[in-house]
Amino acid sequence: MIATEFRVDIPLWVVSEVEAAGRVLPTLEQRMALVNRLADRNFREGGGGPFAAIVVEQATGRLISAGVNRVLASHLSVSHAEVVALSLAQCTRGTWDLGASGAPRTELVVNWRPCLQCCGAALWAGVSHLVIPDDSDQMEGITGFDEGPVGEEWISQFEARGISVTKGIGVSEAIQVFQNYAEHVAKGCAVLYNARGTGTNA
Ligand code: AZG
Ligand code: ZN
Repeated sequence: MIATEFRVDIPLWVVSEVEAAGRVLPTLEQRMALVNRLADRNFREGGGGPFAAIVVEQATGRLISAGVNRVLASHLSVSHAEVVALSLAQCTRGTWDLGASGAPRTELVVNWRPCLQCCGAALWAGVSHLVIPDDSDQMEGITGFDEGPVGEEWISQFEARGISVTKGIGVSEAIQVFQNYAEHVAKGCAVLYNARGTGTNA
C-alpha cells in the first residue's frame, strides 16, 4: 500500500511558550522576541533546526499560529517553520487564502529570510506583511544551511504581489541563536539536514 497522508504537528512546549508570551503581541519587537525564543529552544529539543515563525493579525498582533522547524521530527524536508506556521494558520481560518476579503490582514514573522521553498510558501499563502531580522547570507555562513538560490530581487517580487517586507527586527538575538546552534552542531548534539547524505531512516 502506498502512503495516503502525511502529518506535521508542533510539540506542546511551543504551546506553553506561546501562552507564556501572551496571545496578543502589539509590537514587532515582541513578535520577533517570541520567534527567536522558539527558534533557540527548537534545536535544543531536537525536533528540527533553529527556525520558528508566527502568523499574527497585522494590526493588533493577535496570534493566529506558531510554527517551528519539524524536519527531523516529521521526517519531511518541507517541514520548515514558515510552512508549519502558515499551514496551521490556514487550518485555524479554514481557508487556503489568509488574505481572503473580510478577514483581518495577516503577518508572517520569521527569524531570518525565508529559504527558496518558503519564499514560495509565503507568496501563495495570502499574508500581507513579512517581518525578518535580515536577508544577508550571514545565517548560512554561521550555520551551514543551504537556503537555495533566492534572487537578489526577492523583496520586490514580494512587494509586486502586495506583501510588504520589514527587516532589522531582533537581529542580534537571531544571530545569537544561530551561533548557539553552530556550537551545538560542533559538539555533535544536532544534525545539519541539508539532504547531502546526512539523513537516516530513523
Ligand atoms: C530554513 N530557513 C528558514 N528560514 N526556516 C526554516 O524552517 C528552515 N529550515 N532550513 N532552513
Ligand atoms: Zn524554508
